[in-house]
Amino acid sequence: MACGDEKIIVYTEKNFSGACAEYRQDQPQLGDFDNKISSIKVFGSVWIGYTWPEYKGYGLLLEEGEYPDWQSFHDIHDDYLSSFKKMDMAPLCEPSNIQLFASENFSGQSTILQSSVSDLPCYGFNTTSSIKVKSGAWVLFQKPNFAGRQYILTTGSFPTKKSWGADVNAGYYVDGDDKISSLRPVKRPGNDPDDDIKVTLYEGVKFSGRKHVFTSKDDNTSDIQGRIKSAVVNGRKNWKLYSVAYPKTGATAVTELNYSNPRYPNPTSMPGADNTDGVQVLSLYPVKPDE
Ligand SMILES: [Ca+2]
Repeated sequence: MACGDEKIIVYTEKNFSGACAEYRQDQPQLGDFDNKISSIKVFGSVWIGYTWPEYKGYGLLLEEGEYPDWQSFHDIHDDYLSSFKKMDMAPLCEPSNIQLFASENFSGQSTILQSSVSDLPCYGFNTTSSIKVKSGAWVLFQKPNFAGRQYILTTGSFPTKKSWGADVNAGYYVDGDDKISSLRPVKRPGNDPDDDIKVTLYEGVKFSGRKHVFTSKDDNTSDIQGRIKSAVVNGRKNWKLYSVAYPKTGATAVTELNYSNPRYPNPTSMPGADNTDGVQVLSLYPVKPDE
């Protein structure tokens, strides 16, 4: 990522058409573009868009990439963008570490997370009432699977829901908006462009031990001797891992690693692969998420 290429381009119509404007600085007011932005391109940076001017209302994450239909991309449909500001890059480069607490003021049941969780209630954590972000930048979502109201937090202590912006007394809130049901680290710019399709498989948990990097399909991964116990996905493709070489069409994968949930610290974090001894991988294929 070249310095000086941190910008956002907004368009009044879907698919990058209509009137457009390019910004490199925070925009507390959008002038002619207020409530009119329908598609967006983000380069080399991460922004937070807000539904009200002066960085108020709902905050919505704008990571590096293209959003041809912004209003359909998220599910806060009742208002359009009215301001946005650029995120500080430093927290995006830190390791991700967050602690959730069931009760206010950092008490009650707690859990420490270093990678994304798509459904906190399924994970065994039903209520989040206070949070410590130990490092990194996180986006937390009201609904499972990274949907609904968003909260974007960097290093700090948040003793109550209101302290991270979940204010049920604010006019734009409805019941249940203040829940946290999924979360993930904010994507670092330059970390996963479409042309950087890659999966890194590790023979140890938590990204340790011998590692194997693949950038395309491999029908017979004869160099992987041990079992795979952790993995990281880069780029916008999922990876299917098979315990047979040359799998036939329709063969069942041991697990599919999803690019939207890029870090798998142990075997049990890999969907369907609950064997704590790890996954024997004899072939692997990158796939588009809907294949
Ligand atoms: Ca608005």
